[in-house]
Amino acid sequence: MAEHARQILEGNWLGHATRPSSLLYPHQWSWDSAFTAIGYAHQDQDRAETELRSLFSGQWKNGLLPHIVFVDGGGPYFPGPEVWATEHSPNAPRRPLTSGIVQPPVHATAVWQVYRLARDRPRARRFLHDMLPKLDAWHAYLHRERTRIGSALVEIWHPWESGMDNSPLWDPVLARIQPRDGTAPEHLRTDLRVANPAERPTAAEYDRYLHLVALFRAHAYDDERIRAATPFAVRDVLFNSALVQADHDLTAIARELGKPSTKYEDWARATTQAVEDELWQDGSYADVDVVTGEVLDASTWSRFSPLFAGIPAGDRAEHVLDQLTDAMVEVEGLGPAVPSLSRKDPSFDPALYWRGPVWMNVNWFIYHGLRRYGRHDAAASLRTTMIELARKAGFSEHYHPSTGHGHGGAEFSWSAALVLDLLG
Ligand code: 9WN
Repeated sequence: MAEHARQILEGNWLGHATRPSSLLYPHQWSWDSAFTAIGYAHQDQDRAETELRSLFSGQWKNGLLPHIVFVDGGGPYFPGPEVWATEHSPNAPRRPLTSGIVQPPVHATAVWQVYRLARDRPRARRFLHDMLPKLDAWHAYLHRERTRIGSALVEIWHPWESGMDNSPLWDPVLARIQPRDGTAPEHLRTDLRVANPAERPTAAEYDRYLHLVALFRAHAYDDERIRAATPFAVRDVLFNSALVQADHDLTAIARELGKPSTKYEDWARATTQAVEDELWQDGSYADVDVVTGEVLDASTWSRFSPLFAGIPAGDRAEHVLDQLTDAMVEVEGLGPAVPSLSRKDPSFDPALYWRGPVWMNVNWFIYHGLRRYGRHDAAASLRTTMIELARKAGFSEHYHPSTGHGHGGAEFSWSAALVLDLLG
């Protein structure tokens, strides 16, 4: 199993970074690289460090860590650098070329894991030392530019920033957008040529994705202007939970290096409190649309992501753990798993990307959450299902929640890397 996973990563290795999947995603993606480094950490310190260093070579002067770092000659992907046109921003690097939006901040978590598991300790310390200012700038960007007065929660401004592109969470927000600028005609969409179109976001969704990119470009990626103008601004449970955990990990990194850590502890405390006060709605965690104040209450897996960061306590934690048990599905002959969307949700579709399939990273977050709350048996069952899914269906992008069949991109890096992490 581990050998097969290593072969997948080897096949996607570009010499300095790992692409998520050869045809569908031929460049370097932000949270994918963090997950991939978490897997490499067990086997290959050099690869793990290189993966994260190369991702951060795309970091902007204002600390923004872009969701894609384009690889010269990497292969066709839409929207490519010419659409992002990040030269409009004084903050974007001239090289490498990048996108102009972010993804969930799991990077400090990855850096801390790479450091903890490294064999060559002096080298690992140099790595930690080099990464601290980069992570500091990244988290400072989020806490500074992605918050508004009155809330410590950070905002996402695009469905791609959530990492869960076509989640039904965004349906009501996207419905308010009338795409005018920058639509996405089918012939430009490289994804439709290499993946099953029935498993990809729709034309209506892509038009709105591109409309938002055109808006960011027109505002020269100036955060203040975008904050005032964007019709898509969401306080997302997963993004904020990942940030709380990453702030805890940044605290550990700073302490390990004998550097001040109070700022990171304060960030973690303030965001935790804000998740508890503002995102707990009627007995469940839910995203909030900043523009309308509306609660986005689709029954996605991300309602459970605060467990990963140890956010809920007492009765609330018990309640979330009970909801989680209810949301699990049984993958035929393999065991329990958490689907990206509850079967009971009207938008549930077992093969449609973030609207039902089982994803490895989702189950990895939940596995760690369960362990954190002492639910070791449930965590062990989830671990077994993930390993058996990979054995049965390979390292797919996502899996059918009943049959366990693989869907989406094949030979998908984070599925391989996170199984390596589970194998230990
Ligand atoms: C847009 C690379 C990425 C993941 C995201 C996943 C998908 C991209 C796309 O692929 O998004 O960023 O083109 O569909 O939704 O989580 O990081 O694997």
